[in-house]
Amino acid sequence: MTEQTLIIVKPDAVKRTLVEEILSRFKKKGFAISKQKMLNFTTEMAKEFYSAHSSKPFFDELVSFITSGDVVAAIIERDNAVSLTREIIGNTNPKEASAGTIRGDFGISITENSIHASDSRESFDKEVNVIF
Ligand code: FUP
Repeated sequence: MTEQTLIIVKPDAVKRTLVEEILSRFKKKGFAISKQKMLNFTTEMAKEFYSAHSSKPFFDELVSFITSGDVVAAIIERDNAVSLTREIIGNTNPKEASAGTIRGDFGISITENSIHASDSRESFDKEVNVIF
């Protein structure tokens, strides 16, 4: 059954003009892009988007990074989209991410890790409401 998920190409990757290269990986894997937009998160949006992490020591850095420049958000779809997308992006920490994954190939650090993807249907519903 077709499923949707949300990806966000983060400021580090937008600055390095990697948007098309990253989106093309999903298209080649059979995803359709149903919505796409460029935006710059406000601090308020970022705090809401990452509210699950509000008590973590890295929260301020995370909010500061995601608001630091333009991002490209896209709703993408195919069967098994959520779990397949998590495989394609790789481990949160680029140092641990396999070569061939987006974070393994492009991520700079655990904060500047190039891409976000929803980790569940519930996260997708919440995140889409913040962005679209
Ligand atoms: P992920 O779902 O892979 O993006 O990872 P998490 O939800 O665990 O973390 C959300 C974001 O917090 C990550 F993209 C990067 C950032 N983070 C840090 O900056 N430091 C950490 O120690 C862990 C996560």
